[in-house]
Amino acid sequence: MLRYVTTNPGKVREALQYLDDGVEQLDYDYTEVQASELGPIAAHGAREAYRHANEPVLVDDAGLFVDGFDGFPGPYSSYVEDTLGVEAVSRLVASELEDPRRASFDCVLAYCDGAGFEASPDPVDRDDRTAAAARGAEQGDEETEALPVKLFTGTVRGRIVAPRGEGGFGYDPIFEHEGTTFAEMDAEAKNAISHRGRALAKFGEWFAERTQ
Ligand code: ITT
Ligand code: NA
Repeated sequence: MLRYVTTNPGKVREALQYLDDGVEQLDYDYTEVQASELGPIAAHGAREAYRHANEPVLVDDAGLFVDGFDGFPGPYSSYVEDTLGVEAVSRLVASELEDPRRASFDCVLAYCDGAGFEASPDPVDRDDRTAAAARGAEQGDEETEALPVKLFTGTVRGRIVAPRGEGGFGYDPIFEHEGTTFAEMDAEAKNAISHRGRALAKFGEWFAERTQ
């Protein structure tokens, strides 16, 4: 049984569209190492979650990267949603940046099942200091560190707007793609173009071949 590792039920709803049979949520809060990119965070999380679950795991790490804020909040998106809230992010962006307030939503899926496969090269962090910190967080368990992890990424471009729509979760009301916010789309429409949908499609293809 594949475990989709997240504390966020909104992600699970979207993932189930791609991985309907044979996937179950694992509500496990893995350690989010400090890094300026999502790859190392997801890879570390997948190794830790696999050690915890002893079953194949898929970790989903996402973030909103605002161009004019040099990618902020990025890996800190969860913390910023909890502390400021998405309406405040929208107001902050509107007060500081000229229209169009462009941004990306990125998703990295990290798969680990303890077995060998042609793993993704270990994600290299732009910032050596945080990469060293990420490595440090993994030290003490060389076996876990050596587990192969496969990464699948998805990204979507859009704009930050004032909140609109009732659907989705998180930053969906303030992320507009071609005139429609993610919160104004149903899960299917969002999946068809979203960061997570794109990453899930890549994973689904690879996983189907692997489990044939
Ligand atoms: P897990 O780590 O347990 O999976 P999380 O919600 O903390 O749950 P992330 O760290 O990946 O997940 O998410 C970063 C933030 O981005 C968080 O505030 C989410 O609500 C938000 N987010 C993630 N995917 C999103 C999406 O598709 N649409 C809108 N917001 C999203
Ligand atoms: Na998180």
